[in-house]
Amino acid sequence: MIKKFSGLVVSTIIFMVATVTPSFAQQKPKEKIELQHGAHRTGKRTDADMQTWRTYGLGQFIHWGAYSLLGGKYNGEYYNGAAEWIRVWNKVPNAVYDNLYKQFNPQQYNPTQWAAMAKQMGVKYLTFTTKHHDGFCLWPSKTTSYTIAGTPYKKDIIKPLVEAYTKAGIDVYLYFSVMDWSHPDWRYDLKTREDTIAFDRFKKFTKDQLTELLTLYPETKGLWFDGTWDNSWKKSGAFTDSLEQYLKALRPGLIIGSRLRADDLGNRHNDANGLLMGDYEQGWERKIPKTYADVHGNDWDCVMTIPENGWGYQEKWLGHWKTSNELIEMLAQCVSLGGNLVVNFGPKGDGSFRPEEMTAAKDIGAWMKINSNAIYNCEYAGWEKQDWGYYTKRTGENKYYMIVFNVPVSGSLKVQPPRNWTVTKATLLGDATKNISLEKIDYGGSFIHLPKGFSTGKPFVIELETQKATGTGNEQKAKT
Ligand code: FHN
Repeated sequence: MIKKFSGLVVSTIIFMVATVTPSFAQQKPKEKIELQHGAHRTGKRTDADMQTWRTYGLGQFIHWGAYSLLGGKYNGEYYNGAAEWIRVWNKVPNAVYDNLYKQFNPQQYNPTQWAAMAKQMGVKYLTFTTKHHDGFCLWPSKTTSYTIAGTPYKKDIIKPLVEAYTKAGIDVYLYFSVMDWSHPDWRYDLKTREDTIAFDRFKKFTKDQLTELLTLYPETKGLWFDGTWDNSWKKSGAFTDSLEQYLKALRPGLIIGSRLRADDLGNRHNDANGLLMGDYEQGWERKIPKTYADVHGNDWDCVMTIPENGWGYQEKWLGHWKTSNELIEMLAQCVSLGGNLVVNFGPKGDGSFRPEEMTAAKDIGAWMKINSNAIYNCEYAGWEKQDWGYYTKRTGENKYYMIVFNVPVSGSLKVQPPRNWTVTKATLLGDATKNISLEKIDYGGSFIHLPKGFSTGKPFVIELETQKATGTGNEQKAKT
């Protein structure tokens, strides 16, 4: 394996900034800038594959690799960064880390059980790490010896996983880190001719690995790129453009987010004209938009860790980890703003999950069993936000959902549809017998009165049927 690059420190700093600084500010220049390798589409992708992506609501991310064997700890000490980055910790010699894979033998790896847990949780798509920044491949790649084939486990991890999740009705997206610390031709920047020659070899290696993944696992619906923030990649805009076109020709319908491309000037996510380069905005990592305007009319999803930060298995979760109700609220927030939420799981090196993650999956699944109509096939409602929670709208129907987290002391929830629309029916999901009453108020609004002492102890959903209003909305406007 190659020695630690000084650039790795640079990349770590960039990584820290990249994950904090919004990388998706949509700045539009006054004059349109001519680009060869900018966005090739304005507006959303409209084909059937992308329309399916828009319906998911809830996804699962899984980070699994050699780092999972350490769990963020080495020689009894805990690394306080993200566990999957432990190789950069100066307390872990590269030689030790780079030979960890020779211990990878996950006897508890059961893709059918993994898929069953995800299905029970209500997940509709999976994003799975085929290769993280360390370069260790969970498939038997022919491009390197640093793969699952060189482990005691030997067998391909990806194939049975893709088959099990696809069989369970969950679409699979493969995560791929462009940055590869194990490859001698990886460069953080291209400063010399030698850098460029080496990085050209690296780009071919990358294309070969991606070709393997799409050829070996044709059920794959998309690729989730990561590790593309360094200058070497920013200076490779033409290559990123041709690579995206190559991959989409190899696998028609393939979905690729905005983390792959760079434009002619090194811009990422959005090109120099402020247009998204990718099928959806992939900058929402551990953060959720505050308003619909923040997503600039793009498709998007938010990838979220359950602990504070850290994607791979961490033996000791530092700081606060999200409760099931907090994750359900994040899910409601994302879908209410037209996106999906992708909750991350970090299995242990043996292939088992932490109890906290299994509890989260079970709780979210129990909630989805009753309330998934407010999540799947739903979109931004566009109604005036109220303090009790979030609206979603069923795509293609006049059906709206109130996902309620905060019941006012009055027990009455205000609803204010757009002018000339009115609510005709309100039903509590999961218990239509509950007597919730509907009181019309001025300007086409309503109060939903909950029964006295109503409490479910968890978020609940009220389904609203609506129709064009007749005769309302003419109330005398105040003269001030
Ligand atoms: O550096 C990676 C990190 O380890 C993790 O994989 C996340 C997941 O979105 N992506 C990068 C940080 O933005």
